[in-house]
Amino acid sequence: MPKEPIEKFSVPWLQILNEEGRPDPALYQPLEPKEIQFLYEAMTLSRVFDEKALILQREGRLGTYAPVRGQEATQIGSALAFGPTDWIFPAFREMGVAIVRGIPMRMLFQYWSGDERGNDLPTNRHYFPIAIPVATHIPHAVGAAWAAKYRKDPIVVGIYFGDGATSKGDFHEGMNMAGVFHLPVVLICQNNQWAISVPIRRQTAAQTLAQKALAYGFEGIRVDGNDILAVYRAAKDAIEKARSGGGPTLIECLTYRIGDHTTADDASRYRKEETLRAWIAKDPIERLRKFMEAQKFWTPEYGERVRAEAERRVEESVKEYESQPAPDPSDIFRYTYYDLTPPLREQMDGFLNYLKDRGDGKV
Ligand SMILES: Cc1ncc(C[n+]2csc(CCOP(=O)(O)OP(=O)(O)O)c2C)c(N)n1
Ligand SMILES: [Mg+2]
Repeated sequence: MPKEPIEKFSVPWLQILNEEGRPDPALYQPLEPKEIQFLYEAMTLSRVFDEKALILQREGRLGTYAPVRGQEATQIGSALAFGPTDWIFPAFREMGVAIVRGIPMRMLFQYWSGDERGNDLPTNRHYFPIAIPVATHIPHAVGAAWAAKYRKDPIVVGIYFGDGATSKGDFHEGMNMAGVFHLPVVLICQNNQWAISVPIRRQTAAQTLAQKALAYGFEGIRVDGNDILAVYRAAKDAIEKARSGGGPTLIECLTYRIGDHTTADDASRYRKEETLRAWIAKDPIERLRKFMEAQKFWTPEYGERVRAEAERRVEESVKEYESQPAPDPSDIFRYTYYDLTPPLREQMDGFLNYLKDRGDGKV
């Protein structure tokens, strides 16, 4: 039976640099060489941090770690578009975002070693603690945006999450509230095509994740997540729109998780080597490098300098991390309740006495 359409929708796609690093002249709004170098340097720092974290984990010097490799453009490009007083709500894989936001790398290492002090972040960075329970930070973030709007505080709230998070009720509740109250929110979905071993085709029957915004009454856009210029542009536009009262935007960054889900996973058991290789060839840092080289502001000497400086900074933060005094063993209990219950107090006293008897006071 023929039916009349009530409304037609479309989902835009944005790519500025193609896979060879050549800009689309109709879309590229030139940035200063210094700005582009900054993007490159931040992505390199994130990559070096990631490589070092994996080495430390293998050496028994770090706990379970969730690698970022492949997602640097998505993370750095969007994070650099926010202002210093905007609030960022990360999930758990956003080391690149945290670094750009000025969270000391020492704290990130602490966090991934199981030391809660690493999640006790400086408040002046406007960066919420890492949230492991998938998507649960989204309603909190939307609530913060609602509070900001109520107080006429001109901030924007940036929310990071993965493709897997879009199957959670928390995502849909947050999206709905953001739409209904027209809140200053930018939702950044890193579609890395995997949620541990669940592929995107098992996550949704929809062609894109961006289109989910349309159902909640606001704009969704899909961006090439390995093209930092496209991610930066889309994030800048969405942030400006949100700040000037234009409401929320969902940005789906299409990318790929190059590493295992975490160091506790072995992705070779559930995905094809050839797909992985095809995505490694789309490396986001390499794409920007090619563009910069063609524009004559990347040379091998500059590349080496950037890498060496990133290594120096990461090594320094490893030293800081490893020279922290051990946490107080009673924290294991103290973080459980504000006031310990009598059975827990008894357990804590027994545990501390055991450590004292052993002589070193350490766990
Ligand atoms: C509520 C909840 N359920 C299950 C898990 C276990 N878990 C950790 S990460 C993850 C997949 C998340 O996938 P995605 O949102 O795509 O993020 P990515 O890991 O790809 O960055 C799951 C199921 C969890 N942390 N929280
Ligand atoms: Mg994912």
